[in-house]
Amino acid sequence: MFPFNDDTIAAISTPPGTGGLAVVRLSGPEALDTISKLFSAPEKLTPRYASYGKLIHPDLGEGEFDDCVVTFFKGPNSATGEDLVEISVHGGSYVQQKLLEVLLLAPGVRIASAGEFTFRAFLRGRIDLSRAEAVVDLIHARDAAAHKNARQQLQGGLLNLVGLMSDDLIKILTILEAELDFSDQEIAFTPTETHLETIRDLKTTTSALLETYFYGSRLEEGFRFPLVGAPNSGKSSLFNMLLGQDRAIVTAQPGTTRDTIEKTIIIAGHSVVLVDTAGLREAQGEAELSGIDRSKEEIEKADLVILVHSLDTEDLIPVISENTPHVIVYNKIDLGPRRPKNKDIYLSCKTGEGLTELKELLYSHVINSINAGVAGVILNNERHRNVFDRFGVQLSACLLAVEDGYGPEYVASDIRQALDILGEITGKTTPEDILNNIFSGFCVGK
Ligand SMILES: Nc1nc2c(ncn2[C@@H]2O[C@H](COP(=O)(O)OP(=O)(O)OP(=O)(O)O)[C@@H](O)[C@H]2O)c(=O)[nH]1
Ligand SMILES: [Mg+2]
Repeated sequence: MFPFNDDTIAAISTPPGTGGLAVVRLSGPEALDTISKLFSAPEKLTPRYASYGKLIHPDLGEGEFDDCVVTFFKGPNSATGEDLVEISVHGGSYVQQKLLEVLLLAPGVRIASAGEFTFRAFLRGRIDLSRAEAVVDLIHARDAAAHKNARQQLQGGLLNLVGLMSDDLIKILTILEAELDFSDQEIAFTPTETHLETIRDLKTTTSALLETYFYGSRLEEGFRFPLVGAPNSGKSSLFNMLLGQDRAIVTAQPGTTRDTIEKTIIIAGHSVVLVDTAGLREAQGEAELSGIDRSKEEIEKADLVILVHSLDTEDLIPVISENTPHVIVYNKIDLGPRRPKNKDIYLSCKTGEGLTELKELLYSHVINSINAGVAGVILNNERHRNVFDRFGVQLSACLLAVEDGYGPEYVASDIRQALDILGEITGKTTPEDILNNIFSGFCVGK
């Protein structure tokens, strides 16, 4: 875990040397004291007011280091929940590094570990774990759909849903425990079966949430559409056309593409990884054989295979099973009138005919894969999926305990365990090593 004590931590929260403005942040009990000794401005620092002034330090030549704007946030009303100072200076890497060096000379100040600002916010209850994870998702979002989902989670979508689910369990637990407290008195117990409906509803919600994970994982990684087919059928030509740039080598020689090449395009606001592959035939050498093996691996991983046939090539190897989602493209129709049946798209990479239809098909495949989520919540994180998996199993145990007529103390214990599992989403009950893992995945300054 972080070397957390009452240190004041410092870090640059913008990438060094990117120009414009850079923000250096200080968080902890010494934050205000530290900056006050280095900052000269006409007025005193007031919480939540930005003050313009100069950075000063005796070690720094003439003493004047840079103009800057300092904003002070008094804890607990700050992003970390502690006293926090944000220093905006010019964005040159020298200025930022020098400022950091000077700050680190001050007593009690040390450099922040990766994710430590967010970790402190978490420890002080400013942010729960699901929202901290959403910060990472937001930073990494590459497309509109991933961004929308990260925003939803950052605004507390998952946190609220988990809150409602926990409330339901707490209500049951309260009734069961009140009854257990009075068990030595002559009062009638509420039959445990009264709780069955709530537990079943929770199980239905959990199953629906787990179903969103397929789409959620695509938000993380993008959809994968490999172009597969016989050598020379025009896979690389089509790959380049869909990308809108000449990325893959195209030649009249069969077996040109040896290794897979991938590039991401955006379709309907979603990242789609297009993969150009080696043509499938009886390999004529070791390099080609491994290329072909990779093509087969791509078919396994595919969300949609774009199977390319063409008028002047023959498909030697039957490549995909009926169950693999695919679209069959028949290329080079400019070469002649032959148009065999059962192809989805008739295309010419030379004239561009059929390209719009193919794009429409790819678009509808993406659109049809969208999952609206449970109350807007889509699980996109393996950790969350794992927690809800275990939560679902525990709910089944609760149901079984009730159905088999176990006493309220047993049911209460099962429900308490379910609550503990659910608490891992927000960080209430998350084991320390997992917390450490999550926060150390952040970058320094976050
Ligand atoms: N006339 C015509 N030629 C095409 C068309 N599409 C591709 N070609 C030509 O077909 C040849 C093979 O194209 P590629 O895109 O390299 O084919 P490939 O499927 O990637 O081939 P490999 O990488 O060897 O498996 C090249 O000479 C292309 O110019 C088309 O629609 N019409
Ligand atoms: Mg090729």
